Amino acid sequence: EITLESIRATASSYNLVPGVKYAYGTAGFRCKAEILAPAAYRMGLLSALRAKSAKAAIGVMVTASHNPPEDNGLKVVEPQGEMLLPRWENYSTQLSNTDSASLVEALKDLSEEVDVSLTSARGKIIVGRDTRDSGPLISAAVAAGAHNLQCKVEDIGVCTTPQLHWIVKQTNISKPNTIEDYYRTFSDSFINLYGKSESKPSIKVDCANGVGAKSLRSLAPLLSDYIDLVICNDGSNGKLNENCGADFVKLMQNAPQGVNYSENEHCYTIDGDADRSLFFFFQDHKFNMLDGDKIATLFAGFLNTLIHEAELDLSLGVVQTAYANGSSTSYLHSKGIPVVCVPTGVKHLHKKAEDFDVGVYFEANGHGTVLFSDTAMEVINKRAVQETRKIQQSAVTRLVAFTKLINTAVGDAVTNILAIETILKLCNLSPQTWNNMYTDLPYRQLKINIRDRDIIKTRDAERKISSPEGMQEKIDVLVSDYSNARCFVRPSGTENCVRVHAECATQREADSLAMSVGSMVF
Ligand code: 16G
Ligand code: ZN
Repeated sequence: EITLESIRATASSYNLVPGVKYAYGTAGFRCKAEILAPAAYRMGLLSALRAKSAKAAIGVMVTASHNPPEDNGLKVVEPQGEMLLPRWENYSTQLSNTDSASLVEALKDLSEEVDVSLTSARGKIIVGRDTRDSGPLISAAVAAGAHNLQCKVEDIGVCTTPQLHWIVKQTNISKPNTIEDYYRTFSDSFINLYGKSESKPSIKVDCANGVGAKSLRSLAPLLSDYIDLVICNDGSNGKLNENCGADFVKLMQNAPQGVNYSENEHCYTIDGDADRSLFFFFQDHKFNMLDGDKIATLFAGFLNTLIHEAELDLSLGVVQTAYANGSSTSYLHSKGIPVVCVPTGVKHLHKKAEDFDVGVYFEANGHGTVLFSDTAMEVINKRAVQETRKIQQSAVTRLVAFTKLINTAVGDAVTNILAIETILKLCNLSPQTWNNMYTDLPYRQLKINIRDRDIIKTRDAERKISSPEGMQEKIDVLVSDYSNARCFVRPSGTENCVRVHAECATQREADSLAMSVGSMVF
């Protein structure tokens, strides 16, 4: 067969690198860009097979997000815009480590296992990449793999991760699906809900010298009658993710370089592929950061109020991880909003959020979005047409508009900025009032390098250790010495290390608890 012959021929240009073992982790593949091409080629083959089996468009995003510029990575997007199914994650790890000589056999086996013919002509893959120099080469390797299986490839070039997720989703539901459609859809939705202000506010966004700058540059002129988007760290003057970006800001708990702020100005920081954002502002020259938890409470509070005002019978809940600040969880409970905790990683949060009619999910680091169930969309849209009472109608109209302002495929730094700005304006909230809804408990995070992180197993959404035996009891004893304290230890899903997270009534206690748990564990 021609296809299999062409695989043999192409594979020889993408031989495995001796000593390198690939793994499809929490964020797909991540490594130094120079060793990624063999995995990327194999993922082209695998994504083609996934597309054939789904009879749909599948996405492949080439990015290493907040990691350094010389790294790169790759993840696969399911037809509805979600993360790759766990079963296919395993196939990905297997296939990416299969040597060139055994690839044809491995593909035949896989095609039998998933029950789809290698020569099926259904489906296509849509490839996007961030601004990294290695991007075109990695995208080309993906395309080479897909072409070997005679799968259609659409390379949309440089885009943000959420844009790719959105485009894949829109493609599969036969809705407008180009990048231009993305800009038009979200700018229209924003303008519709935000409306005009007396004075046009200016908003600063630290783009981590990454692809977010491109997205905001396209949106800015569409929004220029309403807000001024000031793009900082656009890549013209600094290195990707260096001393800036959401990861840097969250970790250092300090402002990024390259943002000339004024007091009380609304500032945001996003990461290298624009799928997470944080808000910050300065008051009396003091830096204040509002993280994913603050964004979750803002969204949930806003939506909860609208649902009540509109008198809709819809369940609303918030999904968090163990990293969520204890104060945010208490705050949500005090408002009667249910909160669920799941393991780290967007796919876990996204899945759990689907249990609610309106599911708000955020990681403290700024990844997150809102999901509206089919029932919720039906109920809301139907009521919007029928409602005649004034207060109820105004609430339900806002709800409809808000659903259109959210990228429900995946957390989107850019559309979340627009949604946050809208809520702050409609609710007349200053950064201070928003920030003062609750006060974060001080926390400390430590990274501990160990030979084998896999010896640590967790349970209870990573909040407890199940093995090695006895370790949890020791942590409990240490924690009991502190007031209002919480501490957990988990193996990282992206680096070969273990993370310790401690939260206490004071910073000094949090530092000390993290240190003592860290040194006890290792
Ligand atoms: C990945 C995850 C992110 C998570 C982080 C945790 C996605 C798209 N990204 O970047 O959500 O917070 O891993 O990293 O799921 P860690 O396991 O090294 O702490
Ligand atoms: Zn990212």
